[in-house]
Amino acid sequence: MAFALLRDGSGIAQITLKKETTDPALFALFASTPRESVVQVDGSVESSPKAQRGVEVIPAHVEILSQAEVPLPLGVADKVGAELDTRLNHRVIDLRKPAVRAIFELRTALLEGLRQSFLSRGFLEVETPKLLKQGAEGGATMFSVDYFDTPAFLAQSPQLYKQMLMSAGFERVFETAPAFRAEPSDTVRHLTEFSSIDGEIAYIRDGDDVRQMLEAVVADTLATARTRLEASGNPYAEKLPVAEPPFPRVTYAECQELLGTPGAEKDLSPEDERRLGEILVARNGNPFYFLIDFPTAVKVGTFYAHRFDDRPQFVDYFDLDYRGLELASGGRREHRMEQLTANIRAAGVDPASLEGYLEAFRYGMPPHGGWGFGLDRFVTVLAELPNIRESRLFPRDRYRLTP
Ligand code: AMO
Repeated sequence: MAFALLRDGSGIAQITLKKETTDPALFALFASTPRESVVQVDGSVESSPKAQRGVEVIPAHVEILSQAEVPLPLGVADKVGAELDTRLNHRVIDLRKPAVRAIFELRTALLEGLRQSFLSRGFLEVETPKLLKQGAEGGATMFSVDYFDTPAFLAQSPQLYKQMLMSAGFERVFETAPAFRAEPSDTVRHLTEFSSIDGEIAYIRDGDDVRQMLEAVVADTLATARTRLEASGNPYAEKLPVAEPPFPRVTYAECQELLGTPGAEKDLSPEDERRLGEILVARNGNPFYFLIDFPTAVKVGTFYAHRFDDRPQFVDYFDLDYRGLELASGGRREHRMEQLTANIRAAGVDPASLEGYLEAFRYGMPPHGGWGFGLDRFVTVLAELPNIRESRLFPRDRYRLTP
């Protein structure tokens, strides 16, 4: 007797060959076909209590559609795990594992949930340029491109364009697209190419209008994703948290007090974020929370952020964190030309270099705000992956440009 397990996207079926009843040529063909080959089997399905699904296939005809080379660079059915680097080097084979595929089913479900939520709330889906003359998130992380002998950059964020669309009267836009950052740091939470889910809305009163929209979108997304994953029997369905708005809001000043560094004005390090996550989740019981009211000194580079009129030493800006990891940042934008130009200068940027952007503020710009949300980080925390690289099909980092 010989068995083969035949796998496709719908699951695994057992093929059973009984020596006495199987054509010897067929038996020999099966025995000599290497693992992971692609085969087509025609036969009869019979009940078999011992088989995984209670049935087995008795083959009548088998065709080898594509024979796999031996040895495999990576096992698919092996219990012993391989190093992440080995897995990523042979990613196509790694992706064949049902447990790895499940991560991308989760990703698909989240994207479906996001899109459904945005559309149901009257957002337009937009696609903004990824080849740019000028970035918005600081020069240090821009990738240069040779654009017909003119210097150009890969977009770090759709920031400037989603704001310009507010002046175009679009009022609510979203984009799900790659963003590129030359992040030199080799961490488990950074990629050089990541998926940014951006939202921008007009006619807001303050940053809290933006937070309310973002938390509603996150809640919708998780609900839709859960329904889709339950229907397909995906293992992440029951692990997804229920997002319960309103998420707690904690001021930056309070964060520094909780960290034991009251009055400090600096970027929160990943370690600060992690410690804050422990404290805040234990205190509030909600894995999601907003950090609000950042000191202007920490966000000077974020020239588009709105400084509070009555306390300009703070910006109406926030981060959305989940258990100690930043998932999104956003807030109210500065929509007044004069103030915006001053902010741009304070950031050390020449306003002339942003003329295309600034024109949108000259001829009528509504008050607006929005956010950038990292889809890869969301998948990473929801699937409890130790490294963000596992959340993307073919991740890009400082040392990886292939496959
Ligand atoms: P920010 O730079 O905070 O904001 O980015 C927004 C979110 O994008 C994700 N992210 C990353 N994910 C993986 N690898 C990276 N290198 C990386 N960099 C960022 C994070 C982060 O919270 N323009 C603003 C958004 C806005 O104000 O609307 C921006 O890009 O999840």
